[in-house]
Amino acid sequence: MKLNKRVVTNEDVRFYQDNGYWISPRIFDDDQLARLRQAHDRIWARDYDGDGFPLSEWESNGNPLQLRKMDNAWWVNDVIKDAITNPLLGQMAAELMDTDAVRVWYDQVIYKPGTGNKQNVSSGNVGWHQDYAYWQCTNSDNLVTAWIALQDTDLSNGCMMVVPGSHRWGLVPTSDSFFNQDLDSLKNQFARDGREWREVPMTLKAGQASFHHSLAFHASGPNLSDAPRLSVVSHLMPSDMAYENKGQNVDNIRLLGPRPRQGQLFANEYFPLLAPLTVG
Ligand SMILES: O=C(O)CCC(=O)C(=O)O
Repeated sequence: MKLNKRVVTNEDVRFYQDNGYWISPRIFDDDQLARLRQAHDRIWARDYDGDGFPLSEWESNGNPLQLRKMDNAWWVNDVIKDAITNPLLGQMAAELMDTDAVRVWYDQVIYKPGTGNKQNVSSGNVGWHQDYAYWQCTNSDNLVTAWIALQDTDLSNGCMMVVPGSHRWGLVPTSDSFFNQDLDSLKNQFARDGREWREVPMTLKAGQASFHHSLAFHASGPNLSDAPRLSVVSHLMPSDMAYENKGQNVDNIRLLGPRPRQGQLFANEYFPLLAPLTVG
């Protein structure tokens, strides 16, 4: 067995460094996708593997067109765990982050209902935001999100959009705006002070993943199709990521124990290490 060191070309890494995102080739095949879609069904039916509970559970507000999501679904579903720790996904993330080993920061399982062509329904929207706005407790912003599409995903069913180059803007105040569904007002708020705002849809075939930097602005609009838009998201970090007190109350700090220490590595069983990719 030998370690396959390059699954992402130098050109792809440069693209990621310049733009803050990258689209992978297909990673998950039809069988894996079928299992992941079944995992989604089980999660929303609260049919869990084991006796644990996820980090946060979706609470319905009675609106069937509302976005649903669960954080750390890998705690309660083995198929999700396999997907978010997939070695090829990890190798890609490692090369994009320029690190040797990768751990899971946390996952999200996201269900964006189809609105059946009702243009004015925004309850499935995800607002323009920067992930790092929610993660200000690490000693680096070198984290990457792998967003895995369980169906072909484009603007018609609410694919993610990204602003290329926005990861170079630093952390922009009030960018913790995932739950604000008014994309136009958020754009007006952030596209100023000389920031070049260009929106690029991250169109994916089923089984592909998009990767975005923790500071890249991204969002998603309505799913105008009849079918739900299903995804599994793996937020990934270099294995030497450590706690730094930035004055923020971030859920993951609790996973370090009752009294986290400055410099403590996020390196326990809550942050699984991705197995290195091997070939041959
Ligand atoms: O699924 C979406 O539309 C947004 C997901 C997101 O913000 C993320 O994966 O960081």
